[in-house]
Amino acid sequence: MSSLHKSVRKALGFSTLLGGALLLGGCGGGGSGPSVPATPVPTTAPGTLLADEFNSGSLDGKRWTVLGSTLNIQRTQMGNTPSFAQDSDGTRYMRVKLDSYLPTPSVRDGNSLEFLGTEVGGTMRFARGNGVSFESRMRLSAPNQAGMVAAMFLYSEKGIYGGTPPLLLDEIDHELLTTPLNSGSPYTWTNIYNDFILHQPGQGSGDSYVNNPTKTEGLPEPIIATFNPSGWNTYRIEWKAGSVQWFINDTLIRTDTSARVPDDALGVRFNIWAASAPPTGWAAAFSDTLKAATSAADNKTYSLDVDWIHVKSLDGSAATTSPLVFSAPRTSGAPMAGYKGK
Ligand SMILES: [Ca+2]
Repeated sequence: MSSLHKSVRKALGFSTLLGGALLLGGCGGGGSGPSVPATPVPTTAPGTLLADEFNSGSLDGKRWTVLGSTLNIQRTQMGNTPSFAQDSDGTRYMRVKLDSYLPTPSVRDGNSLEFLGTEVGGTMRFARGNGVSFESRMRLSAPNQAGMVAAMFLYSEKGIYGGTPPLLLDEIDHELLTTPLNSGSPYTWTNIYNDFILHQPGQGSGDSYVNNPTKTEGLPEPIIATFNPSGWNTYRIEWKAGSVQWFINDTLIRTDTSARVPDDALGVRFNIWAASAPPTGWAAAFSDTLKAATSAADNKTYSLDVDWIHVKSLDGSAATTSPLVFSAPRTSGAPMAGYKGK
């Protein structure tokens, strides 16, 4: 699933870890990829709802927030903060980081957490209206290292954790799984969810990731000719009434026209994390070659680099936005047992 939630996602909580020492300069570390325009964000395009090139060296706290240490996903404690960097060609971008050294493993899940990941979320949600496009230019710093999941995804939740109505989520994901990217038949991953019930008190085990085809479907997407994960690629989700389409470098890779199409206002997020092994983890994404560091000196940092994000109304009409709302903190998440993907 997703980014969030095929997972032991603990409490949701927001920190305000923005700002701080954000350094520009340094080297990007990406490889040469397809030639995707570096600065095509048409901020004045009709219908633009959100445009950010991440060029300023810090995160705009009015538009973004960083999720804190009350959130974890599989092997990964969240709460890391993004940094900012610049390539020799002048491209400036946000680095959404996964550190292999977790300074405080003993405080979480009986030491099952080993990595320090990052999740950055937009502060506003966008109503679907006549359709909304979410597009971002991204790359992986180390796609040759298996075991990681990195994503741009759209997310919203409603209801009450353990209450009535229960907590439900809507979500659409463009995900990069470095394990299958290094396989003989490489693929990226897409997910869709509508009114999916997370595991919570009063809901048994919640909705299943494998047995609720009316609510969710995750699919591998064989990589397209122009895709090179170490170079820049554009990822787009077009969300309309009755359909969701996923694109990479303007090539359509999936269309879903089912009842799974979300209908709640969605916000955009970026994250990177390390997957756990089955049975509670995600077999397709896990790799035991991704090693946690046992000292700060041995830390390795991997990143999802984000050059820009552009969200726009597809028909140019005004769209409704609303603040992102988070439920009360949760203390248990969705079990992954049985999750096999497709
Ligand atoms: Ca940029």
